[in-house]
Amino acid sequence: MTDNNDRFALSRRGLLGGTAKAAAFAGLGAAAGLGVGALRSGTATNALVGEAKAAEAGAKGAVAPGDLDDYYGFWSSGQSGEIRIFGVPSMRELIRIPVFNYCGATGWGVTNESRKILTEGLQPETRKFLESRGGIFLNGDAHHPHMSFTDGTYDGRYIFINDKANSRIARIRCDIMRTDRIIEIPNACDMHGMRPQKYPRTGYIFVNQEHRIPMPNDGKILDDATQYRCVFTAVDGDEMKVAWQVLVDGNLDNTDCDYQGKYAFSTCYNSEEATDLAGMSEREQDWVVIFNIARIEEAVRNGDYQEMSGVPVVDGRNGSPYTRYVPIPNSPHGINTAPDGNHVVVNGKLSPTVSVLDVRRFDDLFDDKIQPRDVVVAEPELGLGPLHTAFDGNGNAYTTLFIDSQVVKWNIEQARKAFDGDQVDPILQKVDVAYQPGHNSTVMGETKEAESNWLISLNKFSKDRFLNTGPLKPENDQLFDISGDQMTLVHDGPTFAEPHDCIIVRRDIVNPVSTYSRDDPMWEEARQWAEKDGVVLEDGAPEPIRDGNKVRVYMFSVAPTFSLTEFTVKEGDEVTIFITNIDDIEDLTHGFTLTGYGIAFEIGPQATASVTFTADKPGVHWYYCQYFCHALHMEMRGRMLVEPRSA
Ligand code: RUQ
Ligand code: CUA
Repeated sequence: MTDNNDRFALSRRGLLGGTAKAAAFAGLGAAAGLGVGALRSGTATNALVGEAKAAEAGAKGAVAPGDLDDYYGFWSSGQSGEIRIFGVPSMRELIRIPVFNYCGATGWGVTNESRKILTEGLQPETRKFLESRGGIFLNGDAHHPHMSFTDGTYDGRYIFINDKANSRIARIRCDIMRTDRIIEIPNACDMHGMRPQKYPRTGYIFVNQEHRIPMPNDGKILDDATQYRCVFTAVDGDEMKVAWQVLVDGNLDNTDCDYQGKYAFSTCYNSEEATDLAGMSEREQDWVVIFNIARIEEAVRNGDYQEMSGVPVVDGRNGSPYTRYVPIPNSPHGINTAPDGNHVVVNGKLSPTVSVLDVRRFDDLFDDKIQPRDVVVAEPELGLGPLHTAFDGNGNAYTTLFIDSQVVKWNIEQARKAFDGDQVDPILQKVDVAYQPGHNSTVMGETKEAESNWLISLNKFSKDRFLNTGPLKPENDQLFDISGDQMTLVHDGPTFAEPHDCIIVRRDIVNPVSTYSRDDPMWEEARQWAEKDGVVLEDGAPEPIRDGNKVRVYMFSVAPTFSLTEFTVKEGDEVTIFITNIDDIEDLTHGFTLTGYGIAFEIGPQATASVTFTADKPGVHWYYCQYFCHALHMEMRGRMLVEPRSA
């Protein structure tokens, strides 16, 4: 940037800052009852200081029109099955990435390229089940988006996410922001907690089975709980293949791993191994299960496993050399490793405590020099319903309290001191959120490069915070400025069902391209078909290529035309249409909608996309481009004639 530009940017920001400040004050009026009321030092003067601070933060948080955010946010979407990209701190939703869902805007689930990704990694019985239903579609429940790591921090290669509903893991390429692999995990069900290995790199994706199922799950067992099993899975994130699994006691919930590349660990409730609610929460203590990665890899090398569905399954039940079970108060949920690389916070859920483990004691635990509970170095009581914890770069932790509807800021070192008997209160502040938070997230907070500026609380209920939208209301993601001593609310952001979790990533780490590369592997099959047919994808073919009742149509798009404005096929033909968008200008996406056939998809600049269908409706069918691409966009169309069989 030149000096001139700098000056311009500064003055522009200063100017707009004023407006934003006023807006933040206005917003704060509504929040005052919650945010300021919750400040512990409740004098009038202090409350005013709090307001002024929030306004400052609001000014900082506002991103003026045309200005770019400092951070990318990647949000999951629960039962919507996709990933959403947000700008942080503006909280503007930028775009969505289809994953475990059908997407009409991009044609995810329609194009051959996406259908291949949606089906190729499924287990044989699932494929059979889908075929019997005549489709490829399983909508997912996407919970935990996490980026790949190198040396303890995000590396911008991939985002991984789990599907709890259908036991799948997906990988998203960050260069094009598209899903490139989806696999179903065998020998397990209901994948829940998921984290990538932090060190030396990803590496493994660790993933938890939540619900116990009979193994084998062949329909012969329902009530014999002794035959129910639960496994922990390590997926090779480069190959997107299961590397190994570990059989455990109880059922697993959330997972994380260390910054040293030695251990992964999961919260584990239902140590009772019951199948009903009363039984599951009977005991006062459940566990954190610690997995010794080197020992498990060695077991796999030495053949100390049982092979199931082609996967080595190591027995890591309580008492095995591969795991340790640390007793933790009743039904822990989230588990989060602090950026200091040493502390792991286990969130109590049914217990008002969080338990802090020190990973530096894990070697001794595995060498049986200490007892499992000796790895617990603090256990502060924070409030009701602790679910997840985020961290800043200053040694502080932020824990969501679902039942109390609060976020509590506390200090890890102080909590250790209190545990050792010092008269210190580790709790620094509690702030009300609206309402009932699940996950929360700080900037780079699950990496060694945690920043101390923003905290997002993902609240399950918005109730009266927005215009009433009928019985189903949005959730509420609240943005807090945590750069000062006190957390201050700066923004309420409605979100559609149901973002469980999000990560916030520095923007210099994420560098997507604006046009596809022609040699992208995404359309490798189209390339092979074209080669067989003697066609160059970028040139298209002047007419359909017939091979029995299979017909292949090759065209290219260049604004505002398709290279074919008409083509003819016969009723009953299996038609494949390949379209290559030869425009190479940023933001010049075309679409292809075939009327009356339920076909619509996007073709990005320099991309090829294809679709296969049976031409079972005779007549003239228009196809048109549905992405606004040119002044003559409405004219970008053509006709498919389907001749009746009898003719
Ligand atoms: S879990 S609200 Cu699916 Cu992430 Cu804790
Ligand atoms: Cu091409 Cu609109």
